[in-house]
Amino acid sequence: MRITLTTSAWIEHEPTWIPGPEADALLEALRHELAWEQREVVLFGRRVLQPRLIAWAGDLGYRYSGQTLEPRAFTPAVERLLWRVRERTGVPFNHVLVNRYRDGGDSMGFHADDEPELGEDPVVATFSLGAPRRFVLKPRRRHGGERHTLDLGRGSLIVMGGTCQRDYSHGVPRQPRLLGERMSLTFRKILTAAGAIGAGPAGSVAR
Ligand SMILES: O=C(O)CCC(=O)C(=O)O
Repeated sequence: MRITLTTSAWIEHEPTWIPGPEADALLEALRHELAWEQREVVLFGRRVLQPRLIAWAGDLGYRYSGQTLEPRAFTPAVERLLWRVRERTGVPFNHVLVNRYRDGGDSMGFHADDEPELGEDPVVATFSLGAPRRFVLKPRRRHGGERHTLDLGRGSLIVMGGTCQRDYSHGVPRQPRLLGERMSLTFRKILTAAGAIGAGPAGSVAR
């Protein structure tokens, strides 16, 4: 399903890209295969812990929210998924950030994936595992588009494209009553190593 956000921004949502049982097996494999960390980010000038765990893989470093994810090798399950997402989207992604929301108390703040090393108007794909979570897109400027909320269930794939990162921010708000764990794998194409084009703004806001 393709959702038109503005004349030049869009999002594609495929609710059951990978069937449930396979998605559950992947969740279990990633729990054990990845090196999970809770990292600090800079929020309004203060260092705070991100409200979730992360892991990642990529040949080039990725800098966001005042931190740099150094190059890290792909693990088997992540590499297999990378190839499937590349094939499905036609985009040669080379970096995967995995977010682990331990329960509904974990979240991701509104932000856009607009770091300089992603280039102009990057395409970003997100694959979800585990408990469904609300994914909210809101217009960054007054003049365009409406707010959208998608429920991202296990096995679903979304692709954000066109001017989505310029026109919209996105986030995963807290859902305090929700007990289940969710993982999302976000696929990006990094054009230049972090730091190669100056310190930059490190993205629009801390997430
Ligand atoms: O968990 C999600 O669905 C969102 C992930 C995201 O926005 C990010 O990694 O930048």
